[in-house]
Amino acid sequence: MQKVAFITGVNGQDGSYLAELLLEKDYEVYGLLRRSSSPLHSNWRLDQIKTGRERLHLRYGDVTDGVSLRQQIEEIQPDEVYNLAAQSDVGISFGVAEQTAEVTGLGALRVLEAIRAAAPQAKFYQASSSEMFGLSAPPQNEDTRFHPRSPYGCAKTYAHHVTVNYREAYGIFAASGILFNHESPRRGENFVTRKITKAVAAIAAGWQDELRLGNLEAKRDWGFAGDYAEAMWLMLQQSEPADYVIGTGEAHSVRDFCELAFAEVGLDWQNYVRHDPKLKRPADVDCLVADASKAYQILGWKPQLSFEQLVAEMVRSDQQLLRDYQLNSLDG
Ligand code: NAP
Ligand code: F7E
Repeated sequence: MQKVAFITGVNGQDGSYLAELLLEKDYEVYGLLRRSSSPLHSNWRLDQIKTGRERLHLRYGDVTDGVSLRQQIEEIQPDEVYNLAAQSDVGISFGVAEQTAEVTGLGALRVLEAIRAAAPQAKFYQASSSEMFGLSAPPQNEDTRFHPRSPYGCAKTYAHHVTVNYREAYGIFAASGILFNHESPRRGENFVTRKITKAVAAIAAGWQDELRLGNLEAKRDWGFAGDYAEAMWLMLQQSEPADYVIGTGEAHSVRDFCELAFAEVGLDWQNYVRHDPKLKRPADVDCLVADASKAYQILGWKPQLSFEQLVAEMVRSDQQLLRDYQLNSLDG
């Protein structure tokens, strides 16, 4: 029988890859969009989906609005609910701590409550984050102590705990995917990887002279977002709900990322990257490295794209976007 999924945050990076994956698997997919008054607020990521667009239904709503969530879930009666909506920028969360708690933390509670009230049989996926580990020494796995370092990390830690609580208290099939950093050509431009690859493309084309960055020493376990969407889906196909760490097990610094990205276009990063202390966070996370052995064993999941392939793909994509932009400007 055809399955029905409901995705909050559907027009974000992960939402677009997950929707694409589920449509390829013949799901009927409902996605929650929040309304924006800005015409610039487009669905550019979803526009890239080719297969099964007629089965993708976008609905307005908001994870700060429990009434809207309940109405949607009652009406749709989804088999699977993926809660990806979040204020997901760690740096920005220091400036909008309360809003981050509302959306990223309490948003999960509201989705769970809507499921409990209107579709208790639905399976729930919570987009948890390696940011919950924060200061805990790597490698991090499902048993590692949480020590978040930002309002974002704190909000995600609350959302994780409430997911586990609804599983234990109400028997909801609630899984928490503790995902380490994952990137792609669809990554938001505010995150460091995309900021770098976009700048590399612009510098190589002579449009930009330098790239200003904050903490170059931070190390992250960077994987490809498309691979991680598969892990989310696998978690909801199990017979029992559980928590899973998802990552590659490899760490690279922001400096390493710069070196590789600039080398892709034959440039030496040291000639272009400038350190800007204003971009440093009040508290940062030094090193995150996943021990994803549980997911490898139980889900049979493994990352497919290497770090080097990921960087190359993101640089190529940003170069192509720049060329398309130049062509369009000439046409216009
Ligand atoms: P993203 O690109 O920032 O997408 C977040 C989505 O949430 C966007 O579609 C955004 O909509 C939506 N959203 C924000 N506030 C909302 C609200 N009040 N109501 C409804 N929707 C709202 O993030 P992502 O990289 O795809 O990540 C997906 C999820 O995984 C997030 O929860 C993130 O925190 C978590 N996560 C990400 C990573 C990673 O490395 N990417 C790692 C671990 C966990 P707009 O387009 O309107 O802003
Ligand atoms: O920062 C440093 C920054 O913003 C990575 C989100 O998807 O992954 C992401 O959070 C590192 C940090 O990602 C700049 O200080 C230096 O140490 O790309 P980021 P993040 O904070 O790791 C986790 C798993 C999530 O859950 C989040 O939703 O890079 N850095 N210079 C910089 N970072 C940014 N953004 N901009 C800079 O100029």
